[in-house]
Amino acid sequence: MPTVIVATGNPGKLKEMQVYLDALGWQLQLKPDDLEIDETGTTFLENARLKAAGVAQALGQWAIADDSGLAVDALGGAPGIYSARYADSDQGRIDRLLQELAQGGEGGNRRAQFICALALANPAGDIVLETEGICPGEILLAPRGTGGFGYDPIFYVPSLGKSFAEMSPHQKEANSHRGIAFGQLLPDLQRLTLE
Ligand code: ITT
Repeated sequence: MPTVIVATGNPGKLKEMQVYLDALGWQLQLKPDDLEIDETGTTFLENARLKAAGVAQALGQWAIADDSGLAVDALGGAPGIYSARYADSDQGRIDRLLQELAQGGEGGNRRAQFICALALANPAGDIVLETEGICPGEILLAPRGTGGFGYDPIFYVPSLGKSFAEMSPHQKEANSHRGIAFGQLLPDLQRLTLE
């Protein structure tokens, strides 16, 4: 069975990616900690491609990467591709986002999107498959819920009446940007013969 490297250093992402990938029966292996790829792209897709291709090439194995983040309308799409670099802890990132949005007042525009780009690279580092999933929502005034990771406690999905952190893992899986992206990619992944 071919080994596929999951090219992430984020444990929250890894846990979610594994759930989707387990269905494929691949042998999954985590990227080594010390193998870091610079995210120099200007879009989520470019960064997902850079991470997948960089890890695949360095290890000579198949690799799949996820680049994701939160784009907030009232902040002109920030933090966007800089979501991980917005502060140095999940709490710090949430605090900063709430602070920046507080300037718009309680009646301000809270609309946002969570975006997830996925890319799969072959052992030569060529991108074989890619896609992007988008989940629309709103930024809450204060965190709600204890599940998930990252920005989950402040990202609210109106159609479900819950923040990502208030959803069961299964419910987040079915509705999130990552769930949407994997839903698009899985049929192609299933058809692929890895060599
Ligand atoms: P890798 O690049 O190693 O995969 P990273 O955490 O640096 O890990 P990104 O550059 O893609 O990943 O940054 C994504 C940021 O958005 C990061 O702060 C995540 O915690 C956050 N994020 C992504 N998906 C999320 C989700 O489903 N729920 C909450 N936060 C999420």
